[in-house]
Amino acid sequence: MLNLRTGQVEAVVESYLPPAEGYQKTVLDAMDYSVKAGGKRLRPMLMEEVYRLFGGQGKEIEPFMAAIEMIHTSSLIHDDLPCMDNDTLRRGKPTAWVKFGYDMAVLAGDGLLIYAVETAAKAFSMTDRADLVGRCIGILAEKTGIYGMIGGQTVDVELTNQPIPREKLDFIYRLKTGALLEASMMIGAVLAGAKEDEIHITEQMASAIGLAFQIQDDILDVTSSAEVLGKPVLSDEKNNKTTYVTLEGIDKAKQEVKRISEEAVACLHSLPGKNEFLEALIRMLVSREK
Ligand code: GRG
Repeated sequence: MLNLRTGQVEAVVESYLPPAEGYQKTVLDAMDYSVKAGGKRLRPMLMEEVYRLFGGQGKEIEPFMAAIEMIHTSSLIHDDLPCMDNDTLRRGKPTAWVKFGYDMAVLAGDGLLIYAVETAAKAFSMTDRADLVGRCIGILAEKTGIYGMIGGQTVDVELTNQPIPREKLDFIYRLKTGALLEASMMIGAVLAGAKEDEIHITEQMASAIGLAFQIQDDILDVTSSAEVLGKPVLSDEKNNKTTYVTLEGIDKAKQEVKRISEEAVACLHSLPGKNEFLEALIRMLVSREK
């Protein structure tokens, strides 16, 4: 079921990629390569499912689905750079900097990041609710930026090689991983015309999913294999990073994933409408093996 949806979402995302031509073709090739390298497409999938949950039926969600995957991919490109995690494998393929060089990988990440905004702005001509599109572009920027993913990554990088107390680790995870999930699901809710209290519950639900998702990422880093994950394992140990697993141990980390994901499901149940796929997706996300 998930594979089928991944394929459908992928088709939407790829339809918004710029053609790889012109004098700047090299950077466009690197952008194209990184997006098309694969991935589970969870963020646009969650966005679309929340949009449907609140009764959204239009097409203006599609540029936002593409935009969030472009931003996510830009963060993976930069995360793999020698100055960050220094990883050589991502989504089962050589990382962008290995394939295109450090300089082009930096530019490809920058290129995707801002092309995402250009893409999201296409939604203005697809709806008569320009106010909602404008609000969603604001959410996209805020959750990506210094009060979102980039802020979380800053603290993460700065505290590498240092012990991190649980409360600060929560902050890092809620921002570096949770914020983009919050943007994904909030945009689905806002564009579909959800009420303010529903948007707030959606944000809380996404925040819980983000935290559980990142703890599961920590667990997989020590329990899985590069073949299954499509990226190196034991990356946190290599980079001397404090994670939930190093802080709490693997059993407690697993319990936390379960507990926090149940919080997310409880948020979903408190919203009007029924979306069995979304509930299954939340449960799958946190018990995932890749
Ligand atoms: C250039 C916008 C920009 C940001 C730079 C490097 C950085 C700031 C942020 C890194 C944020 C990051 C990589 C957090 C980890 C999030 C995470 C668990 C990613 C894995 O997501 P999956 O499993 O990956 O959904 P796929 O490959 O399936 O899409």
